[in-house]
Amino acid sequence: MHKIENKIKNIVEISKKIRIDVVKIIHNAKSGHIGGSLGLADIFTVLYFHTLNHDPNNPNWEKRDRFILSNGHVAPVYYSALAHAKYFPVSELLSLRKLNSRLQGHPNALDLPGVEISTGSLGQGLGVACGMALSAQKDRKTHRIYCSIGDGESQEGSIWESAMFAGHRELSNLIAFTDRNFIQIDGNTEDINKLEPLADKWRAFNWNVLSANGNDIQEIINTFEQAKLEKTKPTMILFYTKLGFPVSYMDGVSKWHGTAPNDEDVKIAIKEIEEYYSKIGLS
Ligand SMILES: Cc1ncc(C[n+]2csc(CCOP(=O)(O)OP(=O)(O)O)c2C)c(N)n1
Repeated sequence: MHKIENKIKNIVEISKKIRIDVVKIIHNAKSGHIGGSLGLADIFTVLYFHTLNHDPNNPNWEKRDRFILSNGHVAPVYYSALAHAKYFPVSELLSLRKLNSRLQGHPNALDLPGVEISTGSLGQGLGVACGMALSAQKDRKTHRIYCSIGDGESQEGSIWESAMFAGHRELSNLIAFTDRNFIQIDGNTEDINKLEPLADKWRAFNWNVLSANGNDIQEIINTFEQAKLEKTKPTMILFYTKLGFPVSYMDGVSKWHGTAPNDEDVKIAIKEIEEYYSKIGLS
């Protein structure tokens, strides 16, 4: 763990707010996917506050980069990033999973500005991202398509159909990333349906493959910038993250894929989040 530099301090500050919101809103809803949401908080903050070319005041701006959340169950971190980016009020986050709320357990594109497609059924988002990338490529548009997938999700056959298609079509405007936390709903991915050697598999499908620590903001920024330079292949970034990061009791424990924290769990989680940020130099 290294101390943060000044130029990324505001991004790091937002990632802390997003993490605290994720814990509070899932606790309030008494259900939701906390482990993946916390682990992905750094990546989502970088996306919405550095990498994506987007305009919250004009969510349908034609030149916007598109972001597809294929692993729709991590909606809490997505909602929190969208709210802090001003797509809708932060106060609305507490309506997560309530009746008639715009913030359902999985994202609904018909209701919520900033959401490109409704997701939650694993394996489908990458195919949609491929279609968007092909259409942009044919129309010679300059925007990019970003897509998030889970590592457990990568056991879906449709992911590899999309992988083959994007590699064949040389969709260099497609930047996908995998939340490589080694955890899925029932345990470790390598025990359930082994993914390794994962980088070699994506390479074999003609993808540009990068890897980085998905819980290090500077590394995440650099890796997305590197991905943007690719001119002939789609890019897959393997982001190594920890389930529930930085909450120690969630690390590597598949129960925290989708269990809401109780009052005591919340206290410890918030304390450990505060400690982590003060250790890396944020007050
Ligand atoms: C087609 C489909 N099958 C099953 C599910 C239920 N489900 C939601 S998340 C999940 C596990 C996904 O694992 P991973 O992608 O590694 O996510 P993480 O645990 O890291 O958040 C499952 C089986 C679903 N949403 N869609």
